[in-house]
Amino acid sequence: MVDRLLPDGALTGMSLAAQLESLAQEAQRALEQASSLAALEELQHRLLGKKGELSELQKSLRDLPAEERPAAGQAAHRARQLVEETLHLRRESLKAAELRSRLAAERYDALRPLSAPIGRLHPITRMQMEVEDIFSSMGFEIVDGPEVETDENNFGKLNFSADHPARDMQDTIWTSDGNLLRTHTSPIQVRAMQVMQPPFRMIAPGRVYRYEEIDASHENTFHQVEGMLVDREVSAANLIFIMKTFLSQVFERDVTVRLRPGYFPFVEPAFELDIQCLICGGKGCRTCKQSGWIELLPCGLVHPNVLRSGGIDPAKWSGFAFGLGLDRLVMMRYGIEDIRHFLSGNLRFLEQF
Ligand code: FA5
Repeated sequence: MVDRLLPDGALTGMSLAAQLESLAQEAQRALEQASSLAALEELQHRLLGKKGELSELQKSLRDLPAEERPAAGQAAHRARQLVEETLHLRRESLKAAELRSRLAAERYDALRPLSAPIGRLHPITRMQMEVEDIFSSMGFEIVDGPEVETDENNFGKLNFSADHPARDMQDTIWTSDGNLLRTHTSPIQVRAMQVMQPPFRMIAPGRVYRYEEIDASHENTFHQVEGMLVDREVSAANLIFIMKTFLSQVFERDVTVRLRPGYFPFVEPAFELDIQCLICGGKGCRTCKQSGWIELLPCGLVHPNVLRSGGIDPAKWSGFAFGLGLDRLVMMRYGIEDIRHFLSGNLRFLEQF
């Protein structure tokens, strides 16, 4: 590259043309050797910038005698053209090279063998399957029902009157068309009675929803397994036997349970079956709210009004029903201290099962 722009002595059109030509040739070599786009930009600035070498030489055209200016002007034009064309070609070739190397680095191998980790079942799904197996082995059929229910199926046909205070036991999420997200799996009892002829035994696992404040043992989206048996002369002793058999199979060890009176409008008598908290061994912790017990399996004998609303004659038939809290069962079985882990989507939690 030229260090000195103008030679000593008087400026002539010839000497200016020669300088322009030699500057253009040197510039061409330098541009062709530029190894990166950044280096090329730097050269462009040095040559063609406002105070660039070529620009400065061009400015001296105005110092030439008028008759020498056209020839020197043409030389300046050629020099600039050569520099600009070389710059353009080099820029394109550097851009192409950069693109090639970027693509090579990002190369996607469509034939590479897949190494995605193998998925697994959610612990609640696995427990649901186990519960289904246990009850199937005792002759219970597995049935299903919709998550969006009518007020009538969720409450009315279960012996809740329109202004029944027990409706407040289950804070309801309503849909804009006056239906609701089922607050429990009990409406499946109503549906089962419409299609199953007594005697029958069924269980119905499913997701339920409540407008509820969440904490270590309460979710607003959780799972229950409904159970219903209708037969002749069904007693509380039958109910307790089935519940005990179920619990001994699911825990495969001794667990302490207690039965106390409960209240649900669709069963009479109603019981609350609690399990001693297996997180703290009954001492009291935040999972059992310091009580030492977890409400797990409310149950009772089906209220005659419920049988009647299902088209079953309570003079001939009786039955029991229960509503197992599936999430809490999984918590007790695996010692999970907080129900919120289930819907957290945390793989470190899920991969333990
Ligand atoms: C009911 O939902 C009744 N339908 C159960 C029933 C069925 C009683 C048939 C009698 C005959 P409850 O609201 O208590 O009852 O809920 C049943 C179980 O679901 C509870 O014992 C508990 O284990 C679980 N559960 C209730 N609320 C929540 C919640 N917010 N988060 C997690 N589990 C819950």
